[in-house]
Amino acid sequence: MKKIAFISGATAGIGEAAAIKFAENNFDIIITGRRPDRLKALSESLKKKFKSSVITLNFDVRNFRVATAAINSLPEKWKKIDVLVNNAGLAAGFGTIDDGNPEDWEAMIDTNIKGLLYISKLIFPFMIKRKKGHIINIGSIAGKEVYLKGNVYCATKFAVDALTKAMRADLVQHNIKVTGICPGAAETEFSLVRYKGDKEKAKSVYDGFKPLSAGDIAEAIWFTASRPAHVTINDLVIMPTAQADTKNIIKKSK
Ligand code: NDP
Ligand code: 8X3
Repeated sequence: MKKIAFISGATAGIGEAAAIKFAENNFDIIITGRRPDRLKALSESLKKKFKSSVITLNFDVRNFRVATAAINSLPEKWKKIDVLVNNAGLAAGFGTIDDGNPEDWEAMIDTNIKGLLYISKLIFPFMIKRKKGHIINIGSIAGKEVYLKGNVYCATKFAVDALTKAMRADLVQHNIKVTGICPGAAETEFSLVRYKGDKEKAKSVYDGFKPLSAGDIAEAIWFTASRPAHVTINDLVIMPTAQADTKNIIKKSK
């Protein structure tokens, strides 16, 4: 059996690109997400292009009960997960905190923090048993600095940053590596989700500069996953060249 990567949120963007990258590098893949049609299409393409074995798990990471049933349903040999990429996440809404919608706050907190914890909690025992593993948490530049109107999304990514450090401290005794990958602006479905399907608004986020692509982040994820056994990359912050930080993006007008 080949090595196994478990990638949450692989139906789009960074998760999908990471699944392709690991398959390209001879891994078998477990992919998750809420859209079954997308999972099926990606699974078929990974099998065809890379001869990978693939398992799809269709569930919402916010629900610990269904996450438990899905992950525990994996055949024993598939529980030997070498790399977990905690990627599923979202921003919902963009506005000052006083105008915030509690439903959006809950979606972000439940997905980005609690979902990441649930998946990790279910996979820790598999890695601890084997005395090895690598957990790669997708944080954000938004987890390093807050920006205007980013409030709760930033708070969830600060939490991811804290959990990455905490997992590293608690799991080092089990020989488990923990890496944080923190991208700046990457053009995926992220802004479409943040702006609730408004394509014009979503597109305008990336006007006038070259954003990162999902593939750029997948390259970085793979770099950290392919270091020798004695090397851990703790933290990577990756920005488009036009973006210095959350407040400074150089945009050229058309
Ligand atoms: P996309 O919207 O393109 O992809 C998000 C993925 O997360 C989808 O596969 C989606 O699957 C999954 N997901 C979201 N909510 C849930 C849920 N409740 N249960 C299961 N899966 C879920 O965005 P990105 O690829 O850009 O985002 C991936 C990660 O990268 C996120 O954690 C995001 O915060 C982070 N990030 C993104 C940046 C960017 O600029 N794009 C920059 C920094 C970090 P489905 O809808 O099928 O459930
Ligand atoms: C996504 C990057 O800067 O839009 O995490 O919040 S940002």
